[in-house]
Amino acid sequence: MTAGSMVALTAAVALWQQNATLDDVCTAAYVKSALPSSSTYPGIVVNPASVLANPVTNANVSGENFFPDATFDYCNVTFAYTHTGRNDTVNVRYWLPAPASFKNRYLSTGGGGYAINSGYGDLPGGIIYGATAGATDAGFGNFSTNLDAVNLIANNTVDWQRIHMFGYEAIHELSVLGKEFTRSFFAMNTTKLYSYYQGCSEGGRDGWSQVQRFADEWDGAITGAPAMRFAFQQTQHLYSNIVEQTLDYYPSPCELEKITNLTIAACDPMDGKTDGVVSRSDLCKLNFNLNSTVGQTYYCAATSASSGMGSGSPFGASAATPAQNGTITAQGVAVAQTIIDGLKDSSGKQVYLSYQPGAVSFDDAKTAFNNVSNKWELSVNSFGAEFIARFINDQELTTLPNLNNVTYDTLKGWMYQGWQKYADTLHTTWPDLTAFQAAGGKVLHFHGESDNSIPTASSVHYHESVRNVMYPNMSFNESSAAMSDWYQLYLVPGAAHCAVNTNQPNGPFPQTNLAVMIDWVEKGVKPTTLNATVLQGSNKGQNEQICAWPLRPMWSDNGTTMNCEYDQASINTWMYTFDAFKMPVY
Ligand SMILES: *[C@@H]1O[C@H](CO)[C@@H](O)[C@H](O)[C@H]1NC(C)=O
Ligand SMILES: *[C@@H]1O[C@H](CO)[C@@H](O)[C@H](O)[C@H]1NC(C)=O
Ligand SMILES: *[C@@H]1O[C@H](CO)[C@@H](O)[C@H](O)[C@H]1NC(C)=O
Ligand SMILES: *[C@@H]1O[C@H](CO)[C@@H](O)[C@H](O)[C@H]1NC(C)=O
Ligand SMILES: *[C@@H]1O[C@H](CO)[C@@H](O)[C@H](O)[C@H]1NC(C)=O
Ligand SMILES: *[C@@H]1O[C@H](CO)[C@@H](O)[C@H](O)[C@H]1NC(C)=O
Ligand SMILES: *[C@@H]1O[C@H](CO)[C@@H](O)[C@H](O)[C@H]1NC(C)=O
Ligand SMILES: *[C@@H]1O[C@H](CO)[C@@H](O)[C@H](O)[C@H]1NC(C)=O
Ligand SMILES: *[C@@H]1O[C@H](CO)[C@@H](O)[C@H](O)[C@H]1NC(C)=O
Ligand SMILES: *[C@@H]1O[C@H](CO)[C@@H](O)[C@H](O)[C@H]1NC(C)=O
Ligand SMILES: *[C@@H]1O[C@H](CO)[C@@H](O)[C@H](O)[C@H]1NC(C)=O
Ligand SMILES: *[C@@H]1O[C@H](CO)[C@@H](O)[C@H](O)[C@H]1NC(C)=O
Ligand SMILES: [Ca+2]
Repeated sequence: MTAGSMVALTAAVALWQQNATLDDVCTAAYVKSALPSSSTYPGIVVNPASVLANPVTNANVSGENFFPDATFDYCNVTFAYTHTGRNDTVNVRYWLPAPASFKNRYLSTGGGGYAINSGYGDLPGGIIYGATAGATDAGFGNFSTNLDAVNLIANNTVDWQRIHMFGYEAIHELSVLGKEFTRSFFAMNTTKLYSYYQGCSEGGRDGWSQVQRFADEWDGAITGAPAMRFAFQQTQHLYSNIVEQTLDYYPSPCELEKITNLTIAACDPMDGKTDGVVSRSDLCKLNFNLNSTVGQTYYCAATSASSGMGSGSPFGASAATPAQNGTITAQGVAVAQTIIDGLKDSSGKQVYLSYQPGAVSFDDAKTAFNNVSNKWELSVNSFGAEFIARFINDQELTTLPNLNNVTYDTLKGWMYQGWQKYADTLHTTWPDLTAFQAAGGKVLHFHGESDNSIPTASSVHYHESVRNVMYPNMSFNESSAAMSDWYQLYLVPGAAHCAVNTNQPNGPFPQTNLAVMIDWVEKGVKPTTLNATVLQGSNKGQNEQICAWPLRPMWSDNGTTMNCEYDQASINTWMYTFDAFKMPVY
């Protein structure tokens, strides 16, 4: 503890009362007495005049993926700080449990897409475990301003400070200030404050951005489906488009959906349990030939236009579509197979990886119906195109007008350019975690096996990079076991991107990750499988366990017993060497 934090503690401790209630402490005056002092974080000055605090009682959450249903009370605190000499304003929000419910815990949370926070959505996940939970706006203006609104000062002028804040600074500051604030708010004196992180997608990357740099920030980090290999990840959203353009075939969404459905139907039983869930997309890769779907009929009813969830959302507005009725073509299968195989350059070298077979219906490949030509045509993927326009070309645009002349080699070039440009900020793959491990930190890393936005194999690739860098002299099995003492990876059967999958409703989801992590950190209960629950469908509420990589699930006794098996051929399907590049891609 620094001298400055002792000063801060003294002020709050003086006001702290035995048996304090939420109403006693959830006032602007008390919060001001507990604010982190300027010596907590050199270069940061908290503004006491910015403090807002109000108690909230009987708040409810239900139907969430990352924490169970709960009713709870909390103190809703917001304050602002500035970086000395920069004259910026960064807003942070902390929800603090009622004093009687506080369990000496702190939780930082992160964002999704280009957002650095998830609104208030992730904060209950801390409160219900007796933790203060924090979120930041990274200084972007307000809690709903995303990086892609502020990453450029003007056309061709990058706002590097904002890129750095998004890259890793903002979450670090959130944690350091949040832990100090929590200690003094609850007059903790010398009691240990356990510190955690939980986030998915960009939130998964936010988590890794700290684990890779700041050994003492958290005791445990839960990182879901991280968008960590940033330029590769965003650019690969355009890969499906370029497959269509290169093969000159633009399948209707229905044709691709039918290929997915047939893949799920064929591969579901390969895991020993016919439940509509492809728990072994690796066996699917090895044993299912997509060509067998050629000639099967498909039909999708006409749909009317929908407004969607706004720009930047993967579920953006969609135009009306006509009824689609046909048979799966060899070209349609070629598009699907090429997408699954991942990006290769013009000399056939592997550039990047891709989605697993059975992953939700090829979203990146969605074509658009042209009423004039009566044909399905290329529809530029907005995630990928925005990245190229704003983050590679530095233009204040939200998309590219077209993909004319874009080839597999163009995609490779954008990935390489983005990798270099954001090597120290967004490209979050530093594989040497020695300091974090030495500090006793723990990581639970998970990824939906049917993720159709961030390929599942992306997480396997990073896990394997860390294993190879950290344990260069051990065998695969020895190093996998050694690493599982502090870093574990779980592939969630059938799950979609940071969510349950309506196409495979019987799959489990790890809803209690923070409880598992707390047991690991505070009680030394190292997980061997990941606790999960079926959150929808006819088995809703059923408990299931998820196998730890590199073991893979296999059911016996007609789907009644699950074993976690070692299967070298399956493991091999997850391994990639990106030989299109001379530098190692971690
Ligand atoms: C939360 O649920 C409790 C009990 O079901 C109810 O009394 C309370 O009004 C609910 N609170 C809100 C904010 O909906
Ligand atoms: C939490 O505080 C912020 C800032 O004062 C306010 O906008 C928000 O409505 C508050 N939330 C609740 C649930 O009181
Ligand atoms: C700091 O920013 C505020 C507005 O946010 C502005 O009023 C003030 O003039 C700025 N001060 C300096 C020294 O730039
Ligand atoms: C947040 O900032 C954006 C600009 O980035 C602005 O458009 C929006 O109105 C602001 N929202 C609120 C609630 O202030
Ligand atoms: C912290 O120390 C102060 C002064 O010794 C004491 O009044 C207070 O109860 C202590 N707080 C806790 C949480 O133990
Ligand atoms: C694919 O399966 C889903 C149900 O899982 C169904 O709603 C959809 O209509 C099917 N699509 C096609 C093209 O058959
Ligand atoms: C699928 O069929 C195509 C011809 O349409 C062929 O080139 C390809 O090798 C086949 N793939 C497999 C895995 O059999
Ligand atoms: C699909 O088209 C075929 C042939 O044109 C027709 O026989 C069939 O009824 C159509 N199916 C539907 C569901 O519209
Ligand atoms: C920025 O450049 C784009 C073209 O790349 C142009 O459409 C836009 O008008 C420019 N914006 C400004 C403010 O000049
Ligand atoms: C695309 O390539 C063609 C032929 O190489 C060339 O004529 C055309 O100008 C290019 N278009 C763009 C937009 O670069
Ligand atoms: C595991 O999940 C079940 C629900 O499936 C839940 O009741 C139990 O508390 C969870 N265990 C832990 C350690 O969180
Ligand atoms: C296996 O399980 C399925 C579904 O639970 C059931 O329909 C089938 O009869 C079972 N088969 C045997 C041999 O028990
Ligand atoms: Ca199955």
